Amino acid sequence: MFRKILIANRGEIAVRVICACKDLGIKTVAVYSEADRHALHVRFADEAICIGPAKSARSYLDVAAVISAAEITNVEAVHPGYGFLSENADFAEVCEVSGVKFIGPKPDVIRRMGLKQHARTIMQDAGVPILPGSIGVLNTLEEAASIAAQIGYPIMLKAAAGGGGRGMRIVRSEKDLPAFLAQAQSEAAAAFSCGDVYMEKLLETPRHIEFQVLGDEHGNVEILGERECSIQRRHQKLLEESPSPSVSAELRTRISDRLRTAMKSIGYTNAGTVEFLMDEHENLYFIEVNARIQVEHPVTEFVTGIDLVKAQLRIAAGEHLEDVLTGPLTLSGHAIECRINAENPETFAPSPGRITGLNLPGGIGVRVDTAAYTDGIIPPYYDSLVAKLITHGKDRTEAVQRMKRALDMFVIEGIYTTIPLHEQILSNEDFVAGRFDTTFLSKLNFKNGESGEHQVDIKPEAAQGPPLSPPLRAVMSAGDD
Ligand code: MV4
Repeated sequence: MFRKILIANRGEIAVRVICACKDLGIKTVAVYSEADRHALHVRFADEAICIGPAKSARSYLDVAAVISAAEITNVEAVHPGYGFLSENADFAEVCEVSGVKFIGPKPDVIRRMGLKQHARTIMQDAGVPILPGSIGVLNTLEEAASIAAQIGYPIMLKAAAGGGGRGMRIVRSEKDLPAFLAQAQSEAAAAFSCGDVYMEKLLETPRHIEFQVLGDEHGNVEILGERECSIQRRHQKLLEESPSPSVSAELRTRISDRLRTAMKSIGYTNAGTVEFLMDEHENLYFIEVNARIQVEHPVTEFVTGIDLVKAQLRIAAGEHLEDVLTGPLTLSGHAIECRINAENPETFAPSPGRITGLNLPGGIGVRVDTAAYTDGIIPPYYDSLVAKLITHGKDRTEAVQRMKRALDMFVIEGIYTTIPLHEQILSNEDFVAGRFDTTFLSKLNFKNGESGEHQVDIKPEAAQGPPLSPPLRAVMSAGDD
């Protein structure tokens, strides 16, 4: 096993990786920006190195700064977390040539999975269902028109190098195709330095479901169930769960068997996620591969009992998957994760600032992954995730009940958070019944008789700043004399 590794990330995931390292007896090196001098990952790592100014382009995304820190501290490996450099094939390659193990898939596998149309072909060849669409990228308008006529409108144009909702265009009729194709191509070229675009049949109201993958460096691959990720707004996931309420045991087995073949065929190693869309007839269609550990990995950890970050470290150190997964895979109970973001409830804009009061929930079946502490700061430079609240129960009903209880006992003062939004979701009748798709959140407020996501008026109390009730600090200091 590694003696010491560097964590090229910040926030809750950096703390999460430190936890796994402590469990395995691995020493840790934190890197931090000038804005994160007092961050929790800096405090809990064995060593810490400042790698640059607050802006991530000059710190957490600076390949030279991160590699220098790795060399100075003499680490054997780098864990990239999610976001930042986690799916940067060039960074993974720089690590390898510097003699530092990159804890993730091989650079060329990251690069190939980043080309969405390539991943599509690989999946199709392994018998994984894909949406009707183009084989590879679109070369001419004539070709695009011919494929669209064949599969029928509406269709979606997607940037080959895109993902996560960037560089997509819906085309509803043939007359719009020339202009939209040109737009999609120039937008893709500007955003990703690659103008390649491919085509898929559009699903209007899909569910978003993803499968967790682990592969070792000896050719073994296992699939660890799926996560339901349909509760999102503007491509930001808000709530995830495992298992998905709409995936049957037969469907799970069928897709897992084909994914195992596909991921073996490409030499996939370490942790990864394969994303699917589900139509109204419960058919799953592959859309893309994420070559990293994901934010929502704890729901899979709860139902499988497997520490995925520990698994990443052990696999990267050369261990066999059968030793990492102790015994046959079993899925038990149900887990839900709520992402607690620092976000204005009216405008959905980030709400950075100082946390003036904090109470973390606990009790049976409750887990909190966070780097937040009282008087700590949520800086404006990075994503607005404050904490992940994860609950587990014997079934979905118990997981929902425990989540409601935990949300109720979760107090964060000084900043706005998504806690009230989660309370609204968990008391929604359709959510509780498992009846929802990716359009659920945009429709939520309409169903409540309000004006929905087009509501932009800021209520007077919101304009005055974050709520400071209940007055936790006053209660805490009441008995001081
Ligand atoms: C789609 C789609 C409908 N039809 N592809 C958005 C993110 C990217 N990973 C893929 N996305 C979509 N691809 C076809 N052929 C709808 C979406 C989509 C979506 C997917 C998952 C979760 C939320 C979403 C929100 C809007 C659109």
